[in-house]
Amino acid sequence: MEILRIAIAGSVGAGKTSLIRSISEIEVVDTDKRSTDEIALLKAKTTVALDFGLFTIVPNQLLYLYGTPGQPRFDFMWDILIRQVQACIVLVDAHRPEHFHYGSQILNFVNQRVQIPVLIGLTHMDCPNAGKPEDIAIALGLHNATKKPPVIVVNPTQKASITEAFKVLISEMMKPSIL
Ligand SMILES: Nc1nc2c(ncn2[C@@H]2O[C@H](COP(=O)(O)OP(=O)(O)OP(=O)(O)O)[C@@H](O)[C@H]2O)c(=O)[nH]1
Ligand SMILES: [Mg+2]
Repeated sequence: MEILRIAIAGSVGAGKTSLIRSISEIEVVDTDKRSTDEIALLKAKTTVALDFGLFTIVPNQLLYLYGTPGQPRFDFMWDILIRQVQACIVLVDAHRPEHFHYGSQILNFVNQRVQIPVLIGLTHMDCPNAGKPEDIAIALGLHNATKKPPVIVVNPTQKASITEAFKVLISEMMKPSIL
């Protein structure tokens, strides 16, 4: 049995828990708690520990999905996790430009620590005021990145959209790494 471990990162409300809940074949342990402080203005509940889910790509090949809390105060968990995974999906909420900077910080954080395939999933693209993918890519600092990760639209509430994202990520994982 091959197990591929994938981290799902992104700002508060980007859709990390939704993605794992939509796709997981096991019940996701509920670590969402009532939000306090400024997060309560954005959403009623927020993740305070790792979300974990599991998805079978083909028999004998499993994805283990680890969703990180979106609040910066839990960044220490992220530091431990990133060294244990084979790839990372960074979800960026397209209709909250104030969160784009956090997305670029995540990308820098990953690139400084590990050399793994990264996929950027733009969420909330169906919402009014969602930015254009090319503008968001610029805001994330990808225009002058040496190695640009794929940027795709993903709806974490829709299974078909998530499996499409997994296909792109797995094809990235299969590319020979250029050293
Ligand atoms: N319309 C729309 N709603 C979305 C999309 N992605 C996520 N949502 C909704 O956004 C809300 C927040 O999603 P969560 O999955 O809780 O976000 P999270 O990234 O886990 O947030 P934290 O745990 O607080 O960091 C939920 O109500 C989702 O249904 C999307 O692409 N489109
Ligand atoms: Mg969550």
